[in-house]
Amino acid sequence: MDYLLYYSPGAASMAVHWMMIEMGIPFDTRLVDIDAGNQRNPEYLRLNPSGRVPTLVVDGVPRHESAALLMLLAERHPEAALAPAPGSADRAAWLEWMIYLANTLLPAMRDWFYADVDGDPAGAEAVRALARRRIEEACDWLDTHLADGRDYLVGGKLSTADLLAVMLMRWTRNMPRPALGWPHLARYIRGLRALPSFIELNVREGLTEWRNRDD
Ligand SMILES: N[C@@H](CCC(=O)N[C@@H](CS)C(=O)NCC(=O)O)C(=O)O
Repeated sequence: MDYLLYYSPGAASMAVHWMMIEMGIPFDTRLVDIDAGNQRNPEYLRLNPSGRVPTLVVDGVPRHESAALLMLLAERHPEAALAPAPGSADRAAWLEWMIYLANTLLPAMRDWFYADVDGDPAGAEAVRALARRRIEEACDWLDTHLADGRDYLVGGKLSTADLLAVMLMRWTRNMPRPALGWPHLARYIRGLRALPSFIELNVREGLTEWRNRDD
């Protein structure tokens, strides 16, 4: 199996990058500097017409959407056990978390960070206000779910839902209410940030913020 990840440090590519490190599989990476606008270069647009990261080239075919890539990798590498098997007791909860995070929280994040460029700047403040409410509701919901002291979202073990959730929680770090302000969520985040694969991910992406030793 052949993988080439187009990524930008700390962006939506981060969970996919993390998963491949966690699985210990071979893969190559290419940096896309989104601050310099390189996601709109014609060569990149040929791989990903939406001009967004991530793109994961899987056996020569470019694939998109971070949550879909996590689910695809889980299916292609069942031995890594980063998703409950189809038909197993925890499968429904895993599907719910993956879709909730990808379908409710991730678009709200996009609205928060891109309100001015995706829409009319004149309406951006209202878009951000709604996005903030949705993001904080998601933090409330995660915190409630984690209040029983569990370390992982699903089935008592690490899954792609945790990788996606922690990536999204990282994006709140400079928001008015960062995720670390919710007590159960903060414990969960610190537990996952201690994983060797997360530490390695930060080194490889050159990220220096939002690590356990920064707290
Ligand atoms: N739904 C997409 C969202 C991807 C996305 O919005 N990526 C951002 C970085 S986090 C991006 O490429 N931004 C550059 C741009 O939109 O110009 C996914 O989950 O893969």
